[in-house]
Amino acid sequence: RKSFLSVNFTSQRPPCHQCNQYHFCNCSAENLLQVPIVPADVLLLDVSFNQIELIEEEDLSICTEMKTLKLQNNNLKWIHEEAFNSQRYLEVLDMSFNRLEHISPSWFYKLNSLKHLNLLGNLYTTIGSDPLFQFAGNLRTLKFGNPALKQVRSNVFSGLSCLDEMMFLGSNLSSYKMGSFKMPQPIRTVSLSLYDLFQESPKLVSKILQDVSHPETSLTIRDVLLNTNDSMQPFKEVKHLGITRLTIHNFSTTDEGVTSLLKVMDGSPLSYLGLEDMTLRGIGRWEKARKTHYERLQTIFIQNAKIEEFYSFSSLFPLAFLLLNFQKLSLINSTFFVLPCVTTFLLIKIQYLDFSQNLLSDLTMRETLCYGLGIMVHLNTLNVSYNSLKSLQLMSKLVTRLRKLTFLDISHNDFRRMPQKCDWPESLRFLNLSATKLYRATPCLPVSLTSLDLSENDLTVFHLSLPNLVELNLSGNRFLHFPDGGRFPRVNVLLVQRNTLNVFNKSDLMSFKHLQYLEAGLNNFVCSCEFVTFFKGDVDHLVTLRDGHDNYVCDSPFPLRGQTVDSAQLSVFECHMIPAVSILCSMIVLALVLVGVTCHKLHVLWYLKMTAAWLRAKRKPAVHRARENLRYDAFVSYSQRDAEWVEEILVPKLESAQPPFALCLHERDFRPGRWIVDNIIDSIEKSHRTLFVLSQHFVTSEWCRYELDFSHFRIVDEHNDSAVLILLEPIAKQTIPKRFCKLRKIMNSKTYLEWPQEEERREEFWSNLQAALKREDS
Ligand SMILES: *[C@@H]1O[C@H](CO)[C@@H](O)[C@H](O)[C@H]1NC(C)=O
Ligand SMILES: *[C@@H]1O[C@H](CO)[C@@H](O)[C@H](O)[C@H]1NC(C)=O
Ligand SMILES: *[C@@H]1O[C@H](CO)[C@@H](O)[C@H](O)[C@H]1NC(C)=O
Ligand SMILES: *[C@@H]1O[C@H](CO)[C@@H](O)[C@H](O)[C@H]1NC(C)=O
Ligand SMILES: *[C@@H]1O[C@H](CO)[C@@H](O)[C@H](O)[C@H]1NC(C)=O
Ligand SMILES: *[C@@H]1O[C@H](CO)[C@@H](O)[C@H](O)[C@H]1NC(C)=O
Ligand SMILES: CC(=O)N[C@H]1CO[C@H](CO)[C@@H](O)[C@@H]1O
Repeated sequence: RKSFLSVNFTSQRPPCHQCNQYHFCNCSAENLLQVPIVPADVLLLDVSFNQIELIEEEDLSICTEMKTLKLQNNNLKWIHEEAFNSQRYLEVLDMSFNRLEHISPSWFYKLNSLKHLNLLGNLYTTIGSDPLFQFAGNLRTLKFGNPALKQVRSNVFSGLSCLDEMMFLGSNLSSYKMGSFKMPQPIRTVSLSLYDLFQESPKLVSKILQDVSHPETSLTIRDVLLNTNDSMQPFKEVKHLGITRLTIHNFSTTDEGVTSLLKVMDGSPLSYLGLEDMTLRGIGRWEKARKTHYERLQTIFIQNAKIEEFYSFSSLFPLAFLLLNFQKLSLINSTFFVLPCVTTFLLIKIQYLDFSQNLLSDLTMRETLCYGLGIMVHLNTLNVSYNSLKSLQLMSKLVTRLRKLTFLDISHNDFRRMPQKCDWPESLRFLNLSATKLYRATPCLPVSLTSLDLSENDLTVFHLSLPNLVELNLSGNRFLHFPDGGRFPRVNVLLVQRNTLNVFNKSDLMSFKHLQYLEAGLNNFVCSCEFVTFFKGDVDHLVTLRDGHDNYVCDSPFPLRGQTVDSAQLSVFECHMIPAVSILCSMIVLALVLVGVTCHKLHVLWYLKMTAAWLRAKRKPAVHRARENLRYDAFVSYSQRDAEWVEEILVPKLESAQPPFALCLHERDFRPGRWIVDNIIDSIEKSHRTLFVLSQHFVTSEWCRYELDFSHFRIVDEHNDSAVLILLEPIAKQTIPKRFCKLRKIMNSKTYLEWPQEEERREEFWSNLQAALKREDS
């Protein structure tokens, strides 16, 4: 019965439809209630943000190659002890933010490859006593703990040897077994989120800090309220155990808190202090901490500081004693810390200054950089990006005496105009002017630069020479033409994506002597033949396209729009227009000539006219040859060679007969100026009979043949016996050419009159002929 149930259960599992060719199945946020069915070769399965409650033994058993499994943000309450047994290659397992009340060591028995495990945010209240990860000895990253966690027992980490990163959340912890988080090797990065524990049980916090602190550890304390003297006591451990890198993240403090922290840590070997997402309830009264010593402190990184009573905040000056050995100071997005010029005098050793995102105006910048007196003689890097500076000229004046200044980032300001002349220090090498609304580049840019970022501006041309430049970023401007490499003889990396370039070619690239990397995608490429051919063929030999071929997309011509240049297919005709047209024209001319010659040879024109006449005749309503229409008794068809006989013997004889016969002869009676065939048709129609004078000559004369054809057609057409044949000389049937099949037929089907050689038989011939030509009604 149990197996029946489980089979039934399995069959209800929905499949995951979102799998791709990289064996990556993402069925995140699909309202799933169970682990979906996925292909056995899946490498990455994401089923996060569903409502899965249980993982059965078989749910994942067929997926034996999986490397990443993401189960976070479900309702997982129960996982079968052997559910992960087939996951020998699993490296990343995320089970965070579920409802697991118990972490079972048996889940991890077979996970020998596991490197990253996240167990944060569940409902387990204790951890430890059973060694959890003794078979997952390769674990590098471990995140665990939750607001419900009460107890950390011993042995949590036993079996782990190379943990690099640990994140622990224990806001409600009431018992911590000393030594639980102690590792033989120091953990490189430790992040602790302990909320109110600093207030409520500083002793417990001290125990934890003792276990994780080590000079090589970078410690982050997050989500904490640090406002009383007592809550600062745990930091003593941090000092004693020699932590050098401390970050406090997402915290709130007071003037008293800051003072006692500085006092507690007095004399510590701290070299890096990070204060991120800080809220200060106070006005900067820190004088009591003035006598403390932080000789090793070199870097302060302050980001996103909020001062609630900023209007009465004095300034950072009281902290200036800290700054004596300072080399790096970052004050990012912490608007209300103004550094007055007097403070700057103390920053004598400073090398790195980051004042980005502070709404600094030209005026406050003047104060901060102490009117350009150049006091910070060692300053090497200055970042004042994301402020509200308006004058580039002023900026250059303020830094001109900083003789060591090499990196200057003034991106994301509001300069708009670039003056003709600026006063940069000679040491300047890297200048970032990205997103500063510039529309023109002028000789303000110093020739000493090796790296220039002018991306995201409104530039259209660049006519300056910068002989030392190695990296040039012109992305996101409005360049129509590829930059001229002759002006940048050393440029190695060039970025011109997202401009309005139509094409670039070999000579454009060759003009740069040292160009190695190019990013020029997402322009409005015109996929002409030259460009497509060049792009598919040459471009990879000249440079490395760092942004990948797929970003090079045709904008025109219309049929290719949206296709990558690589996939653009242009026909031979389009690509070799001139030769193709020439060849086509010559072929047409040749064909015409051939047709002409053929027509001439085969009398095609004649045939055509003939056919047309014929068709016309055929379309005519059956002629009613009323007597009055028949002007002639006979139309005589003969070859020119037999003209003598016809004209001298036949015609006189018949026309002088009683009554005389009216004969139609083409020589004599055809209307001049008309086409001969029309004449023939006309004559035949007006004649009662057609008289064919047959001879060898007649047979070989084409012209006669058509006369014959025509009359035959009439005969057949009208069932009328209108043809009369005279055989002037004997003709052997076989001498009649095959193509004269009509003549052969007529000769077969009709009796003909033979012209006798003997005188005495001629009378008989004439009377027969006259009888044949006689009209019935006369
Ligand atoms: C899966 O898709 C969701 C959006 O549906 C996305 O937020 C998540 O990052 C994706 N997972 C991975 C591992 O890329
Ligand atoms: C912390 O523990 C107290 C009592 O031990 C309990 O009432 C409270 O709900 C716990 N907080 C959380 C977030 O579990
Ligand atoms: C802070 O507390 C420590 C010991 O708890 C005490 O020695 C020191 O005087 C106190 N300092 C202040 C400013 O209250
Ligand atoms: C210039 O600044 C922008 C934004 O401030 C940044 O994204 C870019 O990487 C910087 N350029 C260089 C060359 O560092
Ligand atoms: C401009 O290009 C440089 C490389 O030359 C790069 O480091 C920088 O991030 C780019 N700027 C932006 C805004 O992407
Ligand atoms: C390359 O393009 C430039 C314009 O960008 C043009 O002036 C030049 O004549 C072209 N060279 C060749 C060989 O087509
Ligand atoms: C249609 C036509 O012309 N028919 C003629 C055929 O010939 C006889 C005499 O042989 C005539 O009477 C018809 O009119």
